[in-house]
Amino acid sequence: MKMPQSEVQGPVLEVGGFRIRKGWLSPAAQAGMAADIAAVAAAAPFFAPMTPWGKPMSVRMTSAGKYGWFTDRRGYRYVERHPSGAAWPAIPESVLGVWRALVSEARLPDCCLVNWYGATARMGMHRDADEADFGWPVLSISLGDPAVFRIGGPARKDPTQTVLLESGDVVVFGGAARLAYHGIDRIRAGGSRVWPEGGRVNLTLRVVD
Ligand code: MD3
Ligand code: FE
Repeated sequence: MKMPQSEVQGPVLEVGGFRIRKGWLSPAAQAGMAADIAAVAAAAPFFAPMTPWGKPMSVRMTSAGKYGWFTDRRGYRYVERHPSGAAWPAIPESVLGVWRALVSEARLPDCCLVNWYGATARMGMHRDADEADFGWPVLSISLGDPAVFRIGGPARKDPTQTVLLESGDVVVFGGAARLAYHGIDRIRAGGSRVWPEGGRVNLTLRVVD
């Protein structure tokens, strides 16, 4: 998908060093991307990740790209294969178009992590620190039910604030925000019709190597 340039997108919110682009994706673009992600999940099915502490995460996960993010008893890491043993599918062009428009045409992401949140899923406060180079921002795309997103600072004790992430919103986390603590407090189930079965998908694009 060719991304539209500046004129059609919604407002840019700057909160604590990260840029939220509300409604960057039109409803048609969201529907097209959802179909592309459904194809990724057909090739690389969602699985229930296990934390290093033996507690299953409430989100379901899969990935596209050179690497997928993975966790089990051995810890957090990037791996070149789905648990089935197959290579991860390619990152869809519709998704790469957002990265090209907002981050870089020269360097594309190595990983598109696909997180699926049902009505009761959440994600505890954490930092994304498994990558080699924090100079590249992380880009997040929300598709489906709205989520209450919480972000703090570089230390766990730093004050936090919440922002509602809705379907079609795109966030770029660079600079100081790249290593900020963040998490998902809760989902507002039934708040979107992007997925026939409901829920929220978040795509997280990262440079890994
Ligand atoms: C801020 N995912 O997969 S996306 C994750 O909605 C993750 O699934 C959440 O946190 C989700 O690691 C939040 C927003 C996000 C993603 C990456 C970040 C915020 C970030 C990296 C650095 C700082
Ligand atoms: Fe994260």
